[in-house]
Amino acid sequence: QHAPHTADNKQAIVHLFEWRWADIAAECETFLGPYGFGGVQVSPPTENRVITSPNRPWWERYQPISYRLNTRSGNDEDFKDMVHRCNQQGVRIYADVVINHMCADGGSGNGTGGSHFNADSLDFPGVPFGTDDFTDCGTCGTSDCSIQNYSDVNQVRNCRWASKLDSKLSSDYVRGKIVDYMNYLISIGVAGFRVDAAKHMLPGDLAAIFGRLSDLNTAYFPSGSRPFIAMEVIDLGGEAISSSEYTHLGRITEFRYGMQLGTLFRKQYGQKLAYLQFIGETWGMQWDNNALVFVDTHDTQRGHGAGGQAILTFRDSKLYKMANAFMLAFPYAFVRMMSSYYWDQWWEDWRDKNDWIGPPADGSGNTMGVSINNKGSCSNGWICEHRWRPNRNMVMFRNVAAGYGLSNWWDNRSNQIAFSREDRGFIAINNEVWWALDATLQTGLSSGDYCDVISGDLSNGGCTGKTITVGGDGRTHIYIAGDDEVPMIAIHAGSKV
Ligand code: AAO
Repeated sequence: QHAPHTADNKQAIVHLFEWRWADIAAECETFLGPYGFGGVQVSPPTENRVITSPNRPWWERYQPISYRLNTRSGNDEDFKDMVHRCNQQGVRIYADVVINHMCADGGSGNGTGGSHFNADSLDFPGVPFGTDDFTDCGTCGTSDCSIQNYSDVNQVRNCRWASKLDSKLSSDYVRGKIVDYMNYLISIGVAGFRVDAAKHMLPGDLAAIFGRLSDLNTAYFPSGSRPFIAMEVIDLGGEAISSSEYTHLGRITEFRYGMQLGTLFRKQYGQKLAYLQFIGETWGMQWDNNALVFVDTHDTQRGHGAGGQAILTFRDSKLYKMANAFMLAFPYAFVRMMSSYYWDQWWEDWRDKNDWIGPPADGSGNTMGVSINNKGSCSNGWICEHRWRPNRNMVMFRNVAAGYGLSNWWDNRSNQIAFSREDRGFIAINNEVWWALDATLQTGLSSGDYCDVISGDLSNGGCTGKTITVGGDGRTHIYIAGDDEVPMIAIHAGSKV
């Protein structure tokens, strides 16, 4: 359950946040397959509460009201079509599953698939769930039945998170409904799951659920393949619950990684890129095989979750490309790239009051399709960071370097670094701004000409960007001006002319 089961051992996935299933299917065929992406994390596919105040926030999808596959991204058929077409391209689908809770307390109505629910009477006929299927306030122990203190383990596990109805995961019936839902996704052909709010569920309850999951569908996976599990557990240290409680069940989201990258690339508190040589376990992060890492997430890019102002997002495009390139080049953990949509921020009292704004939508709240222009970038509100050349090309770098270790680390003791992945790849990054990286460095690569995959591509036997010549001794002279648009050089065995 730690293995992502990507085709051809591909090394990175992308979170196509709020994308429609039809658009993801097309993206697998036209872009993700050809460029070596291992898979896609998709937004929660289960029917959710329709929230109109604020108007259709992205987070309504974290308030399920049934386990039917019917949301603004598409319906059951659309989902099946996407999974099949992506698997055909060797691109896996990982579903974001919200199983800790149903929707917030209070009110009633219909979900995105038309199922009725009544949160007042804890009635969800679409599953069905009734009063016996939710944690009662007595077990929680707080006045308002919600989590008030993260250092109280009982509260974090048995109270409502942000007043959402906490499903009773100790109940065999509730577990059965969740297992049926996840096994249905497995039968369709998904490769695994991002488990929402895992911190709020007992490891024992999760083990009982995961233990009842089927093996992956042999139409796409070797027999006996166990579903990939990536649990969302925010653990920056200092809380009662630690992510290590979950790592025997699968990987956990290592939030410290993105936070550290943001701090180092922003040079906060005198932090320097040179320190990156040791990022990972030595910094107290989870073991390589237990971690899923990212620069930002759909939460942290808008101040929900952990990391605060350090987090780099598409809005900091230069540093964002540099941080993503480092993450994709450095041999630690399994990598998930973020792909976002644009929203106008409205800062007031240190908070973005517009952090709720949902995906690009038409007048009646339907999510807009993703349109790709002739330069291969997205428009009508979709950012498509994964299509930015440095991000896109470094995915192939990570694939080519899979299984090869860190070597030839070099730094200027400050904000210029370079390193190899044995004889498979080499990257140099200059974050000094005021002066060039101007040095002859050991690349570890065999002699010859290589295309720099940051500034261009290898196409028709030539380089559309810079060409880097590596000498017989594996060394090359690197010059990266401090004010380069993207101050990095990256070459690998797949970009040799
Ligand atoms: C919405 C409204 C709420 C309303 C609720 C019910 O925003 O005002 O009460 O509906 O009507 C998403 C949105 C929520 C939204 C929710 C439901 O983010 O705003 O609520 O949908 O529609 C905790 C959880 C973690 C969760 C994170 C956002 O532990 O699981 O909050 N992430 C997932 C999803 C997320 C989703 C949900 C869960 C719910 O990714 O999109 O919410 O399904 C500390 C704790 C963390 C805790 C954070 C934030 O973190 O450690 O466990 O995460 O606080 O509450 C420093 C600390 C770090 C701390 C961090 C942030 O970095 O070191 O420990 O600050 O404070």
